[in-house]
Amino acid sequence: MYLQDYGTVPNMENMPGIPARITAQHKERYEIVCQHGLTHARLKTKEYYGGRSLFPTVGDYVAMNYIPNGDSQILATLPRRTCFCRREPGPIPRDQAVAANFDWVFILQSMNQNFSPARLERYLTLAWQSGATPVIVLTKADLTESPGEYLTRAEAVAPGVDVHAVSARTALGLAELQPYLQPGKTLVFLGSSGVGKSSLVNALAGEEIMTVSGIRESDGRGRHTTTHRQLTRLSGGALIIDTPGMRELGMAEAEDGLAEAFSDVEQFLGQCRFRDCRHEKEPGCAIKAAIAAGALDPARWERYRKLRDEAQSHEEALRRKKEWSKNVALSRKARGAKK
Ligand SMILES: Nc1nc2c(ncn2[C@@H]2O[C@H](COP(=O)(O)OP(=O)(O)OP(=O)(O)O)[C@@H](O)[C@H]2O)c(=O)[nH]1
Ligand SMILES: [Mg+2]
Repeated sequence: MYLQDYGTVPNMENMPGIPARITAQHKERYEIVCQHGLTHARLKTKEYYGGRSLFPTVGDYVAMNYIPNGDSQILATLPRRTCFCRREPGPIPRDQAVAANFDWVFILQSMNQNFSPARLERYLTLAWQSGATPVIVLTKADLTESPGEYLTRAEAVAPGVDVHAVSARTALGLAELQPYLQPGKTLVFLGSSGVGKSSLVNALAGEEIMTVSGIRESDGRGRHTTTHRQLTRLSGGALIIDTPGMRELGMAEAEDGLAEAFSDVEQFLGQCRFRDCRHEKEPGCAIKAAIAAGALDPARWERYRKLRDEAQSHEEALRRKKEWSKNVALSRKARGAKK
């Protein structure tokens, strides 16, 4: 097996060590693949805790010191081609890199009570922001008599995005996904617990690679069966990152993602009479006019606004945190200099 089988290895010129790709993370220990095969590695503390390199996530390429009879040492995270980030759940404003260096983001929702156009928009925004191309996969087609209705509702909130209806149980629609499964290309599967991400990995692989378990009958929610992100290579050469169902998908920076996911909404921005129009009661408001003319769905406009506000307040919180850390460091330095 070669590292080249796990995607395109970035340029390592002037970097120490050998290249490797992260296939899984278990707290401080990483599973990686390198020219010597699959092995384990840990971060070199000095390089990472000094803030010189971004902490690696699954899918990242890293520069590594290979140690044959123990855990290898990760020296640096190589530049990312694409990265899916969300706001880390919890009170402290932080970004969490869910996966990196993929070509397609598969957003999965099942055609039952899990289906939610508003949640699709949230995933689509961050998927476009990642730099890769989103694809919507509606799962459990065997459970519904009207997949067409779900397809139409998904397409309505996903302009320009391919939408597929599949069943891992009956293999219905799986052939439509074949064009994405190219050797060396990476797909990341995202979606709530229980939508069938791991079942789809198994169906595409033709073997039980990932553990799967039933959803709760009472409310259709999943049981958080997958507990860590895992990059798997299919025998045909495609790479899939399976992820645990996320309870929350908080907005991280999303300006470019919003522009792509809501191009139909943003086309009306900047056309109001007043440059600082708040789109409330101002005369000459292009948004209000588009809504009145039936060219813009008011509910979609409100959802867009909510996501944009959430992303902006996260960015503002990050900026304030950075400023605060800078001030603390400066005042420490000044105190040190007085001694
Ligand atoms: N009827 C039907 N059930 C499915 C299908 N795909 C998955 N399931 C069932 O849905 C349940 C959850 O599937 P998983 O694959 O574990 O879901 P997951 O998205 O990986 O969930 P987490 O790992 O918890 O994030 C299991 O009982 C599966 O058998 C399908 O196409 N049809
Ligand atoms: Mg799973």
